[in-house]
Amino acid sequence: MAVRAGADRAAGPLAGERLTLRTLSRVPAASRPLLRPGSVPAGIVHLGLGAFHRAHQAVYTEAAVAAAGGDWGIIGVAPRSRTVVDELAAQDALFSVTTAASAGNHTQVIGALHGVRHAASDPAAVVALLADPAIRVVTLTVTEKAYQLDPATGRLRPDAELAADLTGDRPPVTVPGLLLRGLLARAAADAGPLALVSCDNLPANGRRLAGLVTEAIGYARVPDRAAEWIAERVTFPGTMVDRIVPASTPATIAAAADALGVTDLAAVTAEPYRQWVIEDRFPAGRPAWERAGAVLTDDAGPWERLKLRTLNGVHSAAAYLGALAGRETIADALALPHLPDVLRRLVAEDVAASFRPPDGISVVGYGEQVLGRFADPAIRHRTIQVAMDGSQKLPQRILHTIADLSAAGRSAHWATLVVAAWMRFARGYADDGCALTLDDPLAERIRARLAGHPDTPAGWRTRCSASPRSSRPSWPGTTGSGRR
Ligand code: CS2
Repeated sequence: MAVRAGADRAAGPLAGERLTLRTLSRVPAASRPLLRPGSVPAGIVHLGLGAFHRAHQAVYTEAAVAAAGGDWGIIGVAPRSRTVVDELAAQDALFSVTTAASAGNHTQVIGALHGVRHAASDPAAVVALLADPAIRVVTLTVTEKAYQLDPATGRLRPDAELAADLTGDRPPVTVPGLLLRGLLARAAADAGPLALVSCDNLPANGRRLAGLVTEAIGYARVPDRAAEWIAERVTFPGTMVDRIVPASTPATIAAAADALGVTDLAAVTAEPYRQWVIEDRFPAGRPAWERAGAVLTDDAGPWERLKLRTLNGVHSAAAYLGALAGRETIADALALPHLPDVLRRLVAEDVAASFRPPDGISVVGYGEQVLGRFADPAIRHRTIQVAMDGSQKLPQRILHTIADLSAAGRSAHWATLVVAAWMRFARGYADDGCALTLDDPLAERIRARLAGHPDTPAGWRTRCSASPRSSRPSWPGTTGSGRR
């Protein structure tokens, strides 16, 4: 669906006059956007309208266009969730980012979005956008599992839905299906070169996305001419993206309303720190992201390994060990006696020994900075949120560290502890006996494998009276479906 004029809609307990172009004049001047939404023609399609995109690429792109110009408005596409599309459509595509720190908060409305679309209900519109010559960059934050790649090998492992997308002629419902159909339409229209940019936490994300497209082309038996067109004109720059952006909760909306004086149901909260390292391979141009603080490079690989193994590896370690100990947030987990020491030793003894960091970077120093970011209680990032999709995350975060150390004849003591914590987490209860929800695309298989193993010591589960801890925060008036 396209953006429509902002209409205030009932939002249960969160109702109030909505953030729209009309109400923007009521927002304090220091919080108003750098760009007026819709005023910059679209040049980017972004797949995955979750909180991370809104607090990361949208913020960089708005600042880049404000500093250096260019037709780089973003059309945000939600592959599945309709909620965020409806919320943004009702707000003229405006939303706010509250930068939260113990030192104080600042809320900024972002005007980078040119429009929004919902792929699940209108895939043809998304395919048409990908074939539009005005669109020269496509970015993605769709989470690891949406790529449908085997986490170990990086090879495409299509499920029935994706297989039907690749071989049938029904409207595509999966991300690889949408991409392939869009690229074929672009080739047919000879609509000009394009950069397809993965901003997900995958190892060698640019190469993996390129491999996905090549394999999808083979699977779908695409005619040679179209395959050659794509091979010659589409690039896949690798990236490292970083900013801690927890799933939004009613507290996020309340903080934004306090700061703005109007209600923003698409608000997000993020830490002050942000980083973006991008391989500079854009055949039809790009926003001047370097003017917004991004680093353009020939090879993002060393940065991406540094971040995945150190930041994300430590994050997963704190998430599983913290959730087992009954801690709600990552900051709470870091307050557990000895956990920071365990995480420091994971970085110093295992992670740092497993790869070569970017020149001039100390892995131990980077790890220390990461622990400082995680410990900030102003960021309420739930352990159970970081713990979700472990089967898709642990290979690049922990198993690659173990494999590289093992290839060098060394053992990985602390990284192995993280795998053990994940296995223990997957059994579905914390140390206090409370249930932990296993939110993972392989949950069934994992549960089946664990079924034969000895279960909880008798009586443990009865010690807990709380309801299961779930990866999605509950919202008033909803059944607990998370908004990411
Ligand atoms: C987190 C990441 O949820 C998770 O798995 O580890 O989303 C993390 O917050 C970001 O990668 C930080 O850049």
